[in-house]
Amino acid sequence: MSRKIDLRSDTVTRPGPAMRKAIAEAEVGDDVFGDDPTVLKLERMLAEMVGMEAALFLPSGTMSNQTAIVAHTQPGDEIICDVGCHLYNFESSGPAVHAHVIVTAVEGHHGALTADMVRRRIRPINMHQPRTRLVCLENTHNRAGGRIYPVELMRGVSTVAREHELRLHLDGARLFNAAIARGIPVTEWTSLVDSVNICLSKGLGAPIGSMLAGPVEFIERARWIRKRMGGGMRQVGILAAAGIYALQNHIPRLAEDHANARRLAEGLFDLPGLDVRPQETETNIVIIRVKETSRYSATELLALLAEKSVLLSAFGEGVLRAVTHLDVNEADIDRAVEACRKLLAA
Ligand code: TLP
Repeated sequence: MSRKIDLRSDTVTRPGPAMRKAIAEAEVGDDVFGDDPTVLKLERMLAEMVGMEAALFLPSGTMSNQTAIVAHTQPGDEIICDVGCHLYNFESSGPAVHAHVIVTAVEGHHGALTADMVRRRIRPINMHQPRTRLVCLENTHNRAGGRIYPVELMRGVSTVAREHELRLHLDGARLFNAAIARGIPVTEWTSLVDSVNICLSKGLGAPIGSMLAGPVEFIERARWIRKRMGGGMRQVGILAAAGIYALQNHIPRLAEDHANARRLAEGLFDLPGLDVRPQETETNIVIIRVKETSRYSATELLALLAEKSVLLSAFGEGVLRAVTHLDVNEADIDRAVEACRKLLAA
């Protein structure tokens, strides 16, 4: 059988020889005692890159987002976010379970909330109501198909948050994708928020790990919460070394993933039965809507492509998702398009 073209997610990447060498040679200590030099280096490095005072290394993006929510809120508070965002839909009710907050989910514009959308939801200070405390944004937006949050829109939300003494958290799992696609530094966005989650294990290609960055006091609180959740890790410098390698070597190449995603979207664009929008493919995620008129349903297409070693993921009713990453190249994309063409155009 031919090599699998795994487009299920950018989480599937495997560490290559150079990253494995960095892992093997990592200097380690006990990070719960705060003396793993490689973790300390990664935390300093990432904090500097995103223009924040401090950063914390966590096992996953989910733990990073949920730790941030707990650190920013009190039980009973309200958070505002886009209705399709990851921390509301795909983190196993984390806000309810860990932070005991209620979530007001608002329909954003391609996943982005505007200042007005937020302002309208902020509650008066009144003992009958929850206290609106935190706004959570996502960039790039996964469900919206890797869409980039316009800086000016985020600036507007940030101003409203400041005016109402709300905190602002950014799920920047794929923030470097946004920066590379726009050709601007990540600080254009991070300077507008109080905290940011950055995933090392997605397009950046590390096997495990996410970073939470923010002010020193906030990160110290987050360190306690991480420990309480069981996320205090010991000789975790071996993973931090992979993160450092990823930050040093895998950021500019995200442009290749974006070009491959666009190539895929353009290749699928005119296939009968599919609704794919190349002009909306801004980064490394391609949303494939399977029309009612298609000869195969989304579920059937997923299975038939898998038989041909092309793996996509189901992404809601009649929708499939393809994500490009450092383990797929242009030739793989052309093979994936060809497999779809053979199935649908026959
Ligand atoms: N997203 C995964 C799935 O959970 C859907 C994927 O394959 O895209 N924020 C965003 C925007 C994410 O897309 C994800 C993972 C996370 C947070 C959580 O990261 P992990 O998987 O490390 O907990």
